[in-house]
Amino acid sequence: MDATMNQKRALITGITGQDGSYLAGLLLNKGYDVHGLVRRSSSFNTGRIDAIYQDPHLAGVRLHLHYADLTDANSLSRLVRQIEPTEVYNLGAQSHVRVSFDQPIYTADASGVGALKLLEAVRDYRDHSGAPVRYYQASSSEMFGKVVEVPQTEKTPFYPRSPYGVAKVYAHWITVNYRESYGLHASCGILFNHESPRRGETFVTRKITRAVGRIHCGLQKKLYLGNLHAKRDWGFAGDYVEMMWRMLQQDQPDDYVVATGETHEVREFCEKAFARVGLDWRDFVEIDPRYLRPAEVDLLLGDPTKAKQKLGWEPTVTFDELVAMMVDADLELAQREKTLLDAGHSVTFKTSRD
Ligand code: NAP
Ligand code: G4F
Repeated sequence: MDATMNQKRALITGITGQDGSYLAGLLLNKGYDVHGLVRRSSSFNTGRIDAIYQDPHLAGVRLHLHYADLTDANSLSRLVRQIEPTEVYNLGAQSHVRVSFDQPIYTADASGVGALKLLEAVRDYRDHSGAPVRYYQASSSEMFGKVVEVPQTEKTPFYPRSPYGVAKVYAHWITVNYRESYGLHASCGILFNHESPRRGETFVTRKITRAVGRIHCGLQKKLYLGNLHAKRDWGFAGDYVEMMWRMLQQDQPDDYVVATGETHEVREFCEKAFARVGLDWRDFVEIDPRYLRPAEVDLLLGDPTKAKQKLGWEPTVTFDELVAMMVDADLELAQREKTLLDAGHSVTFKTSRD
């Protein structure tokens, strides 16, 4: 038998994003061949995976990038035929909740119907042993929206509060439907907010820690935010991608809530992040109504009991450790920016519009 036949091959959409970059690292460490879907951009969008992509033992050997787009069904089926993956992780999405109010149709297309297009591409596909491909759908706690119970479990009804949340509900149910209709090994991870130093700079945690670093180095004076009273169940992204992989290693596909079981206000994140560098957040944070949303999700708190029992879920990073990890990384980044500026180089920093 050809030695490559037993090789596990993963296709990751959203490989250039926070989770995609952690998942790619995890799967490469486990010996997988990793194929990532990249969408064409006029500027570089591979910053988070450059370190692994520039490794000569990986690039073109065990890590491969392909241009395609979740809105382009043909590109997805072509990729699946070409790569013959054993596992598909659908992490690609227009993932910003506030932006989804500005671009509801695009969000529905990429984050909702995009999942259907990918499921169609894998629906009849079987690997060399005749097994259906294993499929992971990045479902979201945003689907719980205006929560009908606290804490939220796999059985809590959805009540999405944004075009993004609605798109994710569609993607979630179409994944369940394909599992039930066609026997696909398809699982949904209902992941609560997870963060890291690789988090996009327009999400609130990273927006805060980026500002803390720059304010501490004298590169920024104020931080403008929206609703400080929203509560989120925040964990560490590195822990959460491990759960995606574990879901696909189960004999039976299923849906799981992944969360820490703790919730904290945005205000508390600010307080701890500024305190990490000896500053009082109240001296720097101001409210800008442009960051408020037409409809808000006030409280998210997940119950990860099922993931704990069936997947062995145990988060390794506490809330305080997460804040410290992100502030420390952004402090280092701001110090590098300051060194460049002091040496007369230009540094481009864009104040977050989201
Ligand atoms: P992220 O950093 O925003 O990454 C999103 C990824 O999707 C990027 O690689 C992006 O490419 C790609 N993408 C966007 N539109 C696309 C399109 N039309 N076709 C193909 N790719 C496209 O998001 P994340 O935080 O890693 O989250 C990963 C997934 O989990 C997303 O589906 C998100 O909705 C979901 N999720 C996230 C959380 C969380 O707290 N992080 C919680 C629950 C669920 P570019 O790099 O080119 O922009
Ligand atoms: O960091 P956020 O933008 O994350 P949000 O809306 O909870 O969505 C994230 O988590 C979801 C899982 O629940 C994912 F599915 C989704 O893809 C994304 O990763 O905002 C968190 C909270 C919100 O209540 C928001 O109103 O922070 C509040 N907030 C206050 N000021 C702000 C700001 N959010 C942003 N982005 N920017 C602000 O200035």
